[in-house]
Amino acid sequence: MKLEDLGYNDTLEKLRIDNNLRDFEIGRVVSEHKERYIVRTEQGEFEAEITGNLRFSARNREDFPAVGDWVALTTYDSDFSIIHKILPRFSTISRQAVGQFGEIQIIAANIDYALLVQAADRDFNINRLERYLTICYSSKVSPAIVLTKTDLISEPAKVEIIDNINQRIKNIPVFAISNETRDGYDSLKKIFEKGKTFCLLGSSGVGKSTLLNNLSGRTIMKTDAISESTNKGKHITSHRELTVLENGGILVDNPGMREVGIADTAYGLETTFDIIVRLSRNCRFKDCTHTGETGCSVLEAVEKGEIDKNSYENYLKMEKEKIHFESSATERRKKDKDFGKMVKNYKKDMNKNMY
Ligand SMILES: Nc1nc2c(ncn2[C@@H]2O[C@H](COP(=O)(O)OP(=O)(O)O)[C@@H](O)[C@H]2O)c(=O)[nH]1
Ligand SMILES: [Mg+2]
Ligand SMILES: [Zn+2]
Repeated sequence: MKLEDLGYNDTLEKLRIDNNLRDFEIGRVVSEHKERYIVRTEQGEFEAEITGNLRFSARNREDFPAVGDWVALTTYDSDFSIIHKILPRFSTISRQAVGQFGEIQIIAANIDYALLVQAADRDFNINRLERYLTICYSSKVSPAIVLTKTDLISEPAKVEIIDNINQRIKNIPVFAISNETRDGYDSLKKIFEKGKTFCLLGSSGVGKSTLLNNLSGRTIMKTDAISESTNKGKHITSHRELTVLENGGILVDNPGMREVGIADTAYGLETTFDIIVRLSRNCRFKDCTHTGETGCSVLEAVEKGEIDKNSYENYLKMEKEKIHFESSATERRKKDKDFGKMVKNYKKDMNKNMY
């Protein structure tokens, strides 16, 4: 397999040269588990660890490799390798780490398109779609919506769901599919452009792995159905999350996420809720919170039915989360800085004592 098949291109090659990485091999991280990685190169797949230097200079989670990363590595005879450097990322899909306020967790790196997957039966929830959409916009990743399990609902029910989505979420393509009957596969397949990387996002159980397995024609990801029956209790050694499809697209699967905390830094909310943001320019007060102020254009539009009430409430909830995330992140950075200072002073003292 060539690096190009994994998504390598001229921009990355230039980055490699600019970063003085000619002496290393280049590979892409296809899976990650507790600081152990599987990296795919032109020579095959290698287990990998990072250099001590990389580990000790890491300030936070973003400084460690993630699925989708391009890395410079040294490979050894067997299937073992050492990662020396992560090439700069062109996009990062991240969320707030569960239970750690202010800390970011990378879901995947260097992604071109995100497929927001929801099942048409029980899982369906537009608030959650808006949440994923916000993550896409702040990650600089283009979104598309994939509605699965359409075989479990009637045709009118399907049409109704799609209408509901289109009313609240404008200008995003929606693909309704069934992994069971493969209905809708033909139009979905058309978006998998060669050399571009797609990431599946969605709760567990919605059919992400089944979709990946069907598209690749091989069983790569264990689906829930299999893990429950035959493979019970069996240890999963290496499960690959990044796969090259037959038509050349690259697809990244994810273990399901129960919570998707907003770690918004770059206009994700503003883009998802652009109508609210536009209207808020007409609010009487500049710092209007749109929750009860007189002269609030947003509330006015909600009352008139011009903005969906649920969408408005979802916006307020995520905005609150965003503010909380930002203040936690600032606190965390300050703590890290204080710690850095302490280490520096300690070193200074050590030096003083030595002379
Ligand atoms: N009826 C139906 N079942 C599906 C469909 N897609 C997936 N499933 C089933 O849903 C369960 C979870 O699928 P899986 O791919 O593991 O979900 P994941 O957690 O998102 O990767 C499995 O039992 C699948 O067989 C679908 O389109 N229709
Ligand atoms: Mg899965
Ligand atoms: Zn307002």
